[in-house]
Amino acid sequence: MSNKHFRPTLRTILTLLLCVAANNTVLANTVVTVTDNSGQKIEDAVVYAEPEFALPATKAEPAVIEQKNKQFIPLVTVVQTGALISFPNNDTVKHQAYSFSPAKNFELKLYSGKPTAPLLFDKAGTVTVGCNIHDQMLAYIQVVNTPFFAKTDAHGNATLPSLPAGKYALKVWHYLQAPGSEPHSQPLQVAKDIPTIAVHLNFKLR
Ligand SMILES: [Cu+2]
Repeated sequence: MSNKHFRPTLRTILTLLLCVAANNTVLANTVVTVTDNSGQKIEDAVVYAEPEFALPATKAEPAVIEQKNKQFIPLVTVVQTGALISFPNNDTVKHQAYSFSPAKNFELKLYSGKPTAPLLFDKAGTVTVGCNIHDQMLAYIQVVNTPFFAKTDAHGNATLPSLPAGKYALKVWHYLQAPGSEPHSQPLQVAKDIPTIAVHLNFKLR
């Protein structure tokens, strides 16, 4: 096991502690734990591994962001580029979901019981979704160029799908990081003799 400290990037103020535990399978789930500098577990961080090698094409899984009790559920969604996301309105009131984000600019008039066609998210980046009628409604979509992604749970843990051996950029993004700032990024090497990798990120939000 080795600990290594990384400098925060100029655009973020994240600090990072990487801890890799070695084992023996080619394909292993990778558990990434995200905490802030006070040791607090960070929920709803998006963790993803971008391979630095060619992957066979994978089909992006669709996602659903519902409107319920004048909220978007879930608050944070992560999808692979090319994913379709549907936005069902399960309230009796009307919603107008929209985004001005460069990765996806859209406006949907959502009526209860009248489903709209899913939207295609084909550009990587952060999409902030609001409602024209209810200002408090917010959702975040992180569109990523990789099938290897996960969100942290209430314990700050994200379990990535099995990672083939090779080099990756391991990225972490959180909706409370400085607006417009890049996701935290650091190299991750998955070797053939490493079955499980535990990566602990120590991460300070503004
Ligand atoms: Cu609304």
